[in-house]
Amino acid sequence: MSKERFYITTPIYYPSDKLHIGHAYTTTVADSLARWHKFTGKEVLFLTGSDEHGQKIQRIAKEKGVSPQAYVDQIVATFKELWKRLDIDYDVFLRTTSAEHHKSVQEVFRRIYEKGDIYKSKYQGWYCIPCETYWVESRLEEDKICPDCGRPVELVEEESYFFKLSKYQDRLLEHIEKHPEFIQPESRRNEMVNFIKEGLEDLCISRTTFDWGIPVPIDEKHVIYVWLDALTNYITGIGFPDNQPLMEKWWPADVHLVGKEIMRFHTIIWPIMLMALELPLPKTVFGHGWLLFDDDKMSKSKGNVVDPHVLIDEIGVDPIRYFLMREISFGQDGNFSRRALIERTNSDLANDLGNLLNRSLAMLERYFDGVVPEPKEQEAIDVELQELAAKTSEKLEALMDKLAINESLISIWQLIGKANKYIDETAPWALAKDPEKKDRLATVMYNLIEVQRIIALLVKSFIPRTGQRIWEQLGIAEDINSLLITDTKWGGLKPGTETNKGEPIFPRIEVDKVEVVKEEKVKEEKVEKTDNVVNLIDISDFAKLQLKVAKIVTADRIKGADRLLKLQVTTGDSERQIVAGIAQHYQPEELVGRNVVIVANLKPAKLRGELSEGMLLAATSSDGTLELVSVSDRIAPGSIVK
Ligand code: ME8
Repeated sequence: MSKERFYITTPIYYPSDKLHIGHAYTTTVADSLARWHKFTGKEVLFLTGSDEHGQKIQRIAKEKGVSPQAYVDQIVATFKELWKRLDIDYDVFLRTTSAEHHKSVQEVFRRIYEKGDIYKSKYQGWYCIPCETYWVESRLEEDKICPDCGRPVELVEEESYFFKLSKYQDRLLEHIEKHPEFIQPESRRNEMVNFIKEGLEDLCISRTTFDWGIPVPIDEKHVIYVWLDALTNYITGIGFPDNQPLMEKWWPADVHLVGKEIMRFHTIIWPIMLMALELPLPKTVFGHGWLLFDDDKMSKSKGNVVDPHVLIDEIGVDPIRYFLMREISFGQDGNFSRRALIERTNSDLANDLGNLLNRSLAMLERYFDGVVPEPKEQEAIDVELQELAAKTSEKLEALMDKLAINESLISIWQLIGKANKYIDETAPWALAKDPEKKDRLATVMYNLIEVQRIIALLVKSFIPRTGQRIWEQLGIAEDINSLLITDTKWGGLKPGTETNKGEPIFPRIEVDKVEVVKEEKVKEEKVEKTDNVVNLIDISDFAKLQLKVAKIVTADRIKGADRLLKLQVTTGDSERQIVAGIAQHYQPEELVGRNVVIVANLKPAKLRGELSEGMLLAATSSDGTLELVSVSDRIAPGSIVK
């Protein structure tokens, strides 16, 4: 039986000097989807590429004093380099300046012309060069401004070929109505339907005022409109027009993933081209939102770009991939900030995922010399963990089919959260103290490593390097990339596997190095690392310390100090304010009501202008995780700790 196939594309990118993190968004999501569908056992083709023709490119090349071809060659090399750094594993990189694309576009023009859907006339109207878009006057903003990019449009007048879009208007509307999955998300479908219902005008598809493009096959004075040229890439990449078997195998595409600003081209012009070519329409065109930076679309022309190379050097590939897919609800706009990226990395990757692995392997080393033991009888709490693992795999299949990328990641992180909780609830360190609990300890440790085998398989499509690194530390011999979703079935881990505990997979990243130095000082004052104690003290020295239980009444962030929280605490008969460097580890709301231990007789100090009367006790592990020393509600605030 032949495998089910999945064909996914990104748009082909305009050569631009400055690739920014917004560009990486579409490709990262497409790459993860491609990897995911391979993981579910499908045969996958993932196409991306570069859109190299048009007046805009010709103008820029001229300004730079190079030929358009030399200009695009140099830029396309930088695209490929970035995609490689981001682990974008495409199957086809389509360049519109390639010979096969030249042939393919001319064949598209010829077929549509022969069908009678292209005619010659005179074009007089408005054109936006940066967007390579024609506009009817009624759609322009005041002062003849492009409604898409806000820049002035130019009046052009020339003899042109026209494509009869209007002829297909009703057929297109009918298709959209019958196939609700064709345009996604729904909000964009409604937008497109309204646009079409306003009436489609025939499209001018050739130009004579510049020559950087593919000539019209029947009239070499004209070059073909760059969007007609660019959209054809999706079929050139799978063998159109010569390789019929390949075309039949891969067409229609399953998903065209595009940014919302180019939906019109993909859901009006492209489907009508396909109708005229008598080819089926793609199953889904998904219009994602924009990555905003200071609430404005990140784009090179607006100068608010964030260089992905700098971010990769500083923070790493997987944190960027994870952030783009986790932080932004797919389909909506989302804000990008370096701080949010670092915070997400620290909380989800370093704390939740990294710590889980580190803690588990450290315990396995301590209790079983790092070798996975044979599990024995399973208890209810174990079955609960197994059931969630199975449910997560199932749920993910449904979510990824709906392109619900961020929900998929949330779902995996629920399993990670459950595994962390499983450690706290089963308390392996307590089992290890009781020789009669040796079997129970073996079962718990097996389950803990097994759930992480499953987690590594589930995350690998999104953050491939992390999946691989977890895998290596788990010591599993099989190639992680040879395994499929069916291998997430519980019990795949072989007892006897020798794990290799290594460095934490995600060391915590400091938001601001300068602030860190200051904060380190605060921390040094606060918590003496017990394992580094060299100076022995007398009991009378210890007696000088007044340690008390305090209940946290309120907790707030301090503006401009992202590591500090301002706490009001009560010790029963009095209240005081304490400033603590724990903002990276706790959300203010999770602290309120907690009983912590404070040094009550510390000399007051001012931190960031805020009075601090005392300090909280906390433990810090070698990878930077911090936990407050807490006591239960049975101990009243004000109680002495000694
Ligand atoms: O549109 N946030 O190319 P392109 C999210 N050549 N996505 C963004 C973004 C941001 N800030 N900035 C860019 C083109 N993108 C055409 C496509 S296809 C036949 C021709 C996305 O280089 C944008 O939405 O301007 C688009 O999906 C992709 O980057 C390429 O944009």
